[in-house]
Amino acid sequence: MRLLLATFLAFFCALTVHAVKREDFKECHQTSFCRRLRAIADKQAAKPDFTSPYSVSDPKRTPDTDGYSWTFPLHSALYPDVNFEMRVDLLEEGIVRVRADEVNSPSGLQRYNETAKWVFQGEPRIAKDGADVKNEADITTIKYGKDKELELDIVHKPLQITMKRNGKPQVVFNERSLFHVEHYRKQVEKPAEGGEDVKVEEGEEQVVFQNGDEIDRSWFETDDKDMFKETWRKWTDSKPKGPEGLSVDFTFPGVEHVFGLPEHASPLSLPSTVGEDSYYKEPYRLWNVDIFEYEADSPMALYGAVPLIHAHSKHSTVGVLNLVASETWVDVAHDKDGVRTHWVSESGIVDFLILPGPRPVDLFEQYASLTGPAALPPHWATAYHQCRWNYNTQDEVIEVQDEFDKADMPLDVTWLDIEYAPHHRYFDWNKASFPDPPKMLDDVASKGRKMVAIVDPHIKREDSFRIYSDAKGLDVLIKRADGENFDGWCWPGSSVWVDFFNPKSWEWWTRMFSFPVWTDSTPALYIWNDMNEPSVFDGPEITMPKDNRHVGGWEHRDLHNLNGMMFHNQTQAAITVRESTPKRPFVLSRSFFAGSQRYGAVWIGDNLGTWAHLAGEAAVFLSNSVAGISFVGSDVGGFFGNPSTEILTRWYQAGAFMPFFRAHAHIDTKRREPYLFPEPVKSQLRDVLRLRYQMLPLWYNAFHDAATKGHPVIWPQYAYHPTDTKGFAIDDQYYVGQSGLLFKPVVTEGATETSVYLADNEPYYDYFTHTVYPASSKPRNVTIATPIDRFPLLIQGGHIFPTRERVRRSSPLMWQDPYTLTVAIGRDGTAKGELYSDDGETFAWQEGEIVHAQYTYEKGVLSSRHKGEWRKDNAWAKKIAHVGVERVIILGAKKAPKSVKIAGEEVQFAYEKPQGGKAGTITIKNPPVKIVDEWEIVIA
Ligand code: NBV
Repeated sequence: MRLLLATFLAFFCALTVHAVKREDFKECHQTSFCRRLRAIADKQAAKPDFTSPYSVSDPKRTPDTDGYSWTFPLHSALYPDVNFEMRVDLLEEGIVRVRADEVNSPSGLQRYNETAKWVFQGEPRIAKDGADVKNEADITTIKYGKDKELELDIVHKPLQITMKRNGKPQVVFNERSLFHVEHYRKQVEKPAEGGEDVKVEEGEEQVVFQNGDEIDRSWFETDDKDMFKETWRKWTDSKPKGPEGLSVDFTFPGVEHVFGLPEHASPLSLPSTVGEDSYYKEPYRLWNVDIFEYEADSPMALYGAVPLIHAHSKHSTVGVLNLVASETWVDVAHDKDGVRTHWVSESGIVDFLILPGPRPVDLFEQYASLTGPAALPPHWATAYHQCRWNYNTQDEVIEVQDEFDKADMPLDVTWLDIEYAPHHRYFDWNKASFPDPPKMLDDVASKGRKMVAIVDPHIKREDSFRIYSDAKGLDVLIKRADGENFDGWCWPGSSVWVDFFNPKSWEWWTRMFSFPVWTDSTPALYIWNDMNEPSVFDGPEITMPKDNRHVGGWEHRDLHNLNGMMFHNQTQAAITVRESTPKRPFVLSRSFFAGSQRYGAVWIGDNLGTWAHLAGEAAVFLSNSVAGISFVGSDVGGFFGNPSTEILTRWYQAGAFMPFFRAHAHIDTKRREPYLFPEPVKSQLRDVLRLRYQMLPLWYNAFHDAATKGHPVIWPQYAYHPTDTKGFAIDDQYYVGQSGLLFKPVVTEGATETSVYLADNEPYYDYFTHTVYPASSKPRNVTIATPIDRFPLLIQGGHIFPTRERVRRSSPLMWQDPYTLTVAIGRDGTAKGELYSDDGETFAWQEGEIVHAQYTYEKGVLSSRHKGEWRKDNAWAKKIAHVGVERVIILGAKKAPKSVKIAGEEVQFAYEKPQGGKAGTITIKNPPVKIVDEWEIVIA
């Protein structure tokens, strides 16, 4: 019967047409602040010489700061009685921070001002020297940067801020006069408590003047009936603070491309959202939601948000981080002079940062200096993960292990979705199907493997459930507008949600994961946080009412986009301290915000197993990656639907080149573990899995760069080749770290060849065939044969990268296997690369327990040198002192060497001369060198 039902479901699922329910999510015109504030731009477009009513007067040094920080009284000609203040800080990295807020509001209300507190890793340091500051009556000018090449011009009236590099404007704030802060007000005009009148705009004179220019008040104020209370479908938002929206504009002169603003299923180079011919008709929306069956090409909101934008030209790059965690919509307009952006947000203070660049790599580092670099994941987390909703029993979990072994397929992590937990009471196990979880975990761990179980944020409202009764007792639940604990509908039925903004919840949440409390867990069990937007089935847009309350009285609207990150943060903190020697945590999160990279991996949610989704995903990974969220992947095979074996195979190939590599599938889909397929599919999938394992050393190099420098794990064309204009919009191929590997997934049905774009004057070598695509001073496309078991994987000349060719059933078992070094000789005859290694699981790497080799090939000498500061007698280096190099492959060797020597001793080698388009290759087998040592291989 069950089988019959499953077959029916699978069949039904295959027939179902998947489509997002657009009506479940708002468009801009359906949300009153967006309607009001977006309209300012329309009015400005009709009258471009419109003058901003905002101005500042002479600044003062910000009290209690001893660096470059100024506070400017800020006024709006429209509201002479309302006090605003603007603060400008010059930070040490050349980053400019601008904040603005309403001060001393007679309403006594305060706008949400804590976004930065959760986003920043530590308080940014204000620069103390190195700048020239000139304060004149109508303009404040700050020259800064290493050679004073940067300049910030703050024009006082009307307010406009321009950041210049070498005299050229990079970004202009308020260039279009769209800046507006909706001050607090009351709905009807009556004397405010405290005596002073509170202005109400209705019926007032509509026209005021600034600098002799007319300003039409109605541009900023509308008779919006929804300003103080808003109803959408069956939900009413009580809006106790009334309107408090923000509108800011940033113009990027002279650029054609802007990137960032994840998470959207849109091209990496963000297309226009306004204008007759615009690609999208709606702005990009940042409002974390659980979106069912999302579209493959859309500006609609997805699960995570990073309000960061990069504007890039071949001359320079500049970034803006707009720190607002409330609902935000961003319009992008390209014109001949550059790109204009308009951001409207529902609440919060103005708090934006200008990252100066000038190269994309500088932006990555500047952004990481604020929000922190990515966490270094446990090494095993970079290997292959097998998930499905659901593996239903303990036996099934063990069967999956055995089947992978029988099929000779490597596997590191097996996942459990929500059905392991009875009535979706996470932490509990359904003992009928999982009678002995520790035994199961030990069995899995005996093969060097791990498990991940889901712990969602909704908590079943049932007194017998400890998590519920504890949280209620501690009084750490999110509240409704009336102060009662909020309850909503989710998997367990009636549920509550912990307010992770409340520090009182932190120690308790950590304790829930400790082994004495969660007795049915072991160190082999890690965690998956899903549904943390949060997803509330009976809430507006499947999430929480905006007037819900968090600690400190903040409304949910103020901090919604931070919510998922707070949960992720607390879960990873809990996992870190379970053992006496802290281990690097692994927690996967669906929702994220700026800074989430510090807490672990994310995936891009419920994708569809279609070609369109597969094709669009590289752009999503890249967009997340340039905004710091680079431990990212998608459900391999697609969450919904039953992909053909061709799509599945192509998805595995794509997956092997996602930073996070996990197969997952909806409960209604047909089983599709890679071992289930007949030949030749099975072998094709096995080869792809093995390739990922072989390449783990070079992925780990990239993860180490992400953790230490803030670099993305995968690099889009514009960041890797910042002066190659033709490549800026390319988002369907990418580089893996600094390894030189260029990957392009095959995303069309029946593709027998695929074209790859090569930007630079280097030779590229086919990873599989060693075919060489010669260097050329012109960017070019090359066509690569891509039968089903092939895809473009090229090595850019000039690189050396490590692999491990012997694959075992899980990655920890490979810890002492020898390495292969591939040297891809560049156009100038040289190459370089590195190998980073550590214990893969603890924090000892931060104490110098590492091995880090720098490889250089020059004038026929391949040398290994220690990179950075580490000592050969550290515990890890000692542990792997015996690990050697089993093969060196040198690609691009034009002639046969006479000899290959190490420390004066000849070693064996083989030479294949260049022919049939293939590179000349020297192969040195088992050179007597260890990875911890410094050595030279001399090829004469
Ligand atoms: O927990 C069930 C699923 C999960 O498999 C998926 O990966 C998540 O994105 N979850 C969403 C909830 C239900 C989806 C229809």
